[in-house]
Amino acid sequence: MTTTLAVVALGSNLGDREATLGSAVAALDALPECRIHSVSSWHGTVAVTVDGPDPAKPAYLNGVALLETGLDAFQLLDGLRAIEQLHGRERHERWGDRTLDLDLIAFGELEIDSAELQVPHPRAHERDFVLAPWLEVQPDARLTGRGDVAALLAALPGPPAPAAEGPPA
Ligand code: PH2
Ligand code: MG
Ligand code: MG
Repeated sequence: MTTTLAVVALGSNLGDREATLGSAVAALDALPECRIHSVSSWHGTVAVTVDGPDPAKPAYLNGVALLETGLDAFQLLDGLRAIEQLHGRERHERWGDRTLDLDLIAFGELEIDSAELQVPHPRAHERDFVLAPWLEVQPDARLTGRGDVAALLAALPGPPAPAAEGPPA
């Protein structure tokens, strides 16, 4: 079987975030022709909204999974959507709060620009909450069309802002 290494970003800022992300990783591994290769740690991050970072919104846990898959990119996208649904994902406002978000960041070196699916993910290169966990599992990662993930992360303005956990001291 020909397999492709897919990079999947996970995010949650509603409910029991850690339980949801753990369950999503198990569900990714259980998709047909899919096997989890590695999973990053969970990074606490400030919610980014269409108006910029908003510390008043529930904070996210973000991570990245590398998935070996025999599916094609569209089949995998269907699988990601189904897993989001199983975890109570509701779609209201753009970049609104969510129990689970699964984004296909890269699919090998494939480039797709269709209405349904864009890979590489068109905003991945500017998101520290994607690049930092990705680097953790793949230190030499490259984003097709953009270059070295380490260099992309270093070029982002400001240090990554970890979300405060719990009430201020
Ligand atoms: N996802 C978004 C919008 N904003 N902010 C953080 N910190 N983490 C996310 O995963 C995230 C976000 C839309 O997909
Ligand atoms: Mg997303
Ligand atoms: Mg998404």
